[in-house]
Amino acid sequence: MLTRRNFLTAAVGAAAAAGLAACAKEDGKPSGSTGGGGKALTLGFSQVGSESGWRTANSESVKSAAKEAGYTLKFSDAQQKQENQISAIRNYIAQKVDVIAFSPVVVTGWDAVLKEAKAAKIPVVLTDRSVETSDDSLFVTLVGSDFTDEGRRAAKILEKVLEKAGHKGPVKIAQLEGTTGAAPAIERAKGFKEIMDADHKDDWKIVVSQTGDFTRAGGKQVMAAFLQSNPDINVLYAHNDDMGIGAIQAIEAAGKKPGKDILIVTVDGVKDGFIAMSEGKINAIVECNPLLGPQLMDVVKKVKDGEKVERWIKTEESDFLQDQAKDALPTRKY
Ligand code: GYE
Repeated sequence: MLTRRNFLTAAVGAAAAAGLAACAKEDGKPSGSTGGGGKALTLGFSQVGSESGWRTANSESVKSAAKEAGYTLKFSDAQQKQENQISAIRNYIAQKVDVIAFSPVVVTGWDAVLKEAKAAKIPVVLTDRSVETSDDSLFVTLVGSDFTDEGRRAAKILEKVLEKAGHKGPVKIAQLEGTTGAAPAIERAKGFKEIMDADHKDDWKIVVSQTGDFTRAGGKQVMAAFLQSNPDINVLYAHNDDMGIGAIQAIEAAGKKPGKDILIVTVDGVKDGFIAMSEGKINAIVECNPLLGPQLMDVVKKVKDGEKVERWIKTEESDFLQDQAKDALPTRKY
């Protein structure tokens, strides 16, 4: 297995955590504990949506980890709309939850609501995706992956895929981007381009690139249009498995063989991605781990207790090539 492990770097002392978190442990018991009459920690969680297999696994992980920790979880699904997330967060502020966690659909436009949370002294933990903000004290920490690195890993694994396929000649890449303005879409494109510009200026070219909004339907529709406008595409880089799976349907409908006529690299590593890879239709997958629940619950508790946490708590993940798919498939948990 090609592994790449990114651990707990960026050790920035979260002064914000100390400033924002209310240290109230009234009875000296851990705040997550329901036993002995202690008040259970209440966590308000605003999820992006249910756009992909990754998201389903992520939501389940958050719900089961909250249950395991004995927290009261208030969970809402924003259906990929920022305005829904903003009103969910406002609701959590009004309900005076102990901590707010959310996975921001896009990176910008959060300052106003985050200032409201700060004014109400409710600490905010980002999970999965990051934000751009003028004021770093508006959130305590991010629990999630390094998407730029995932983009770099996608380019690196494409080198191996091309080599294994014995590919000769120009590499004409179609890119299916995630949701426009979302951290994983911006950063997975950035990391990939970084390697391409550094090492493949002459032989690789992204000939078409458009968003498929991280969904199967989006991937299918956009890939069909790509194949019409650029029938000579020989590589697809999809920012997630679901768009890749949608694209496979479009490729087959166009009478081409996914994984052969068009080499495919995706990101995530959900079970359906592994199934497509074991069928030879996806050539490589860069893993992005959605099982963030347990780590998130730990961090939430620390934040509530006013403990220092790192500014970015990164996730551990791996990369997989086609010949590893069959062996890895039974071990996939999502
Ligand atoms: O890759 C995609 C999902 O933010 C890492 O969102 C997440 C991405 C994931 O819709 O499948």
